[in-house]
Amino acid sequence: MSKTFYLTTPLYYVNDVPHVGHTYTTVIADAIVRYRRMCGDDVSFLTGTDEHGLKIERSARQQGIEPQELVDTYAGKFRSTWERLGLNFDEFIRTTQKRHYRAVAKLFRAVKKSGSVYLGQYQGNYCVSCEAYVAEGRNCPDCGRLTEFMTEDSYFFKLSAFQEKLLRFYRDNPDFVVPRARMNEVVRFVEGGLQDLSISRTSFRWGIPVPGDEKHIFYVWFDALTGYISGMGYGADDEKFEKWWPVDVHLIGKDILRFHAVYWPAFLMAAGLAPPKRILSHGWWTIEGEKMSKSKGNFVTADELSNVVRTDYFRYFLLREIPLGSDGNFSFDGLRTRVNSDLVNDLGNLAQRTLKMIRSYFGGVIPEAGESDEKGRELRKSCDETARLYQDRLGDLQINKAMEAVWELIGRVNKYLVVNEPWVLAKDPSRRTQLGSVLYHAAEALRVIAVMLGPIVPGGAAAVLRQLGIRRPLEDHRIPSMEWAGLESGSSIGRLSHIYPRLDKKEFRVKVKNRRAAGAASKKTSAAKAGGRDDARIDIKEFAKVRMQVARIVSAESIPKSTRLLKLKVDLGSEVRQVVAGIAGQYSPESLPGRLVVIVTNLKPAKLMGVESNGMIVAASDGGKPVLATFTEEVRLGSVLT
Ligand code: ME8
Repeated sequence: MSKTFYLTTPLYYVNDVPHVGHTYTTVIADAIVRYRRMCGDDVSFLTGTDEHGLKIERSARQQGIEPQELVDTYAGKFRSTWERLGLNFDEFIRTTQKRHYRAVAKLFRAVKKSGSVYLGQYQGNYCVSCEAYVAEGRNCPDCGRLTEFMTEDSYFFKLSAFQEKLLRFYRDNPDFVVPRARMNEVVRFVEGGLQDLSISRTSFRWGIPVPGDEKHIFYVWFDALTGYISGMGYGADDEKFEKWWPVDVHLIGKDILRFHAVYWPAFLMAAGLAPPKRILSHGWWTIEGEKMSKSKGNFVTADELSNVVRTDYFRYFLLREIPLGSDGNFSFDGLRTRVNSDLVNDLGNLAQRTLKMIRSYFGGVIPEAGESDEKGRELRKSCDETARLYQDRLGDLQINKAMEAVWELIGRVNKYLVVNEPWVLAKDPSRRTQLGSVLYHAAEALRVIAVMLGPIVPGGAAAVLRQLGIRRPLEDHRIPSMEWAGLESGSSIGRLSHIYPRLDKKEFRVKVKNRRAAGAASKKTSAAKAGGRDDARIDIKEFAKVRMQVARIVSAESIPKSTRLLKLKVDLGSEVRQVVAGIAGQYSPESLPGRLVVIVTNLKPAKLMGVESNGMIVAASDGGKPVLATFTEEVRLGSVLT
């Protein structure tokens, strides 16, 4: 019976389209999974989307749509992007699916039954963007944004009771987290003591209600992590769950290690379920040397990437450029250079010249292998050793090291041809057997290389096999049983063509520029379609409908139970009005009286947290943070903005 192998990517947030970081994780997952399939394992690859939480709820409200509509759109984008890029997942779990709701409720009940849950009160600074409370300070240590102070009833998970159990588990499984340095980080964190963990919220509605106490919504991490089991039958199909759990590898970025290596195993232990076998934590890409961000304009989407180069090219670059676990810098120039040197020159040329010589000297028929001479035996030995090394390294999840080994072999085969000079042998009819043997050895090594590259660059690997005349599809080749002399003498090679076209520096730069500009334009159009502001032009009459007037803030006070809202009295010259503004995170009530502000005065009155608001204060949204509009010159109160 074949071995099962279950691997997951994180469930991506649906607040934006997939970008190069998400693509990196999913490409690594796809490569590992393809490798396991080519080892004959029974594989399941789960990816999906994390769709609940305050951030989604707010983002939907800002766009004037229901959260469900927003998450449907983005989850669809993730799914279709991975499909288009040939990233072959087996399961796509969405945290808004019914099967997921059932699983979360079941896990909670199991955890509660074990006595690991109690009702308490949570207070702290919460980062809306990262969906996490912040241990210290006003700013989020991860994204740097200003946090919001929150107090709420909350169910707590007794994480503190799991310190010893977790440490024992790490001791018994020293390779639980790869790379080792990150395992050490986790151990140090747990040794430092664990605080109980708030796992429910009452401050937002967009999420899964806690069974039996529905005003509580599950904290997004308790919800999202459960996706790894809800997608595999937990709570619905015991046989399926038994088959796949525990997961072989959770593949994640280093940013979410603690959730996976500490909280998740503890939840599972409490519920009487096995913890994951391994967590592979990879590094982060910066773009052109900087953290990727929309405001910096260095945000590279998966669509842009795949519009600019073929899938093999960016797969190769992402997998080869940095060792798993390290950070790296993404640049289109770096991608072009790597592709040209490794795929086009090293691999492409080896395939091209070997196959061309077989076509020219042997009419396209694979020659006899003959007796291997010293150099031939060495090459054969190199192939066997590389195949072993490659399997050891991939088994150990070191993709980039496995690729290095293959490229060393490519170098050796190229050298083998240079040293044996088949083009010289071809001139001497008495050395035809030797010529045939040299070309057989090179072509056979090429076959072994192509099979090993199958999980990494499947497009090119399949093309090499086809051109060698091998009809068996790439996926049907079995890496562990790959033996020398798999290539059949006397068989015909296929039709030859370039495996990989070169990326011309100038042309490529223009293409990148144009594609990125096209991407930016289409983003604007869709923003406009979605009711966004960027390109949705209005005429002056429409603008004139909005009445904005100058006012001075007379007083400001907090609104009980709200961390975001302030009640303001503003003087418009002819009247004093009350408005409610969502600026408490950025402005203290004491700092506001006396300020000149802009008020939209012809809005219908509305109630916010039970307090009437008769107008709206105008502020810029700087990355979600409100900044009040004001005047630097004297201006009469009540003046209308035109
Ligand atoms: O964290 N470089 O979702 P997310 C490399 N929903 N990888 C990157 C990256 C970068 N610059 N940016 C993102 C979440 N990633 C949660 C997960 S799991 C139950 C819940 C990758 O959409 C990396 O794998 O923010 C990271 O862990 C993941 O995207 C975060 O995706």
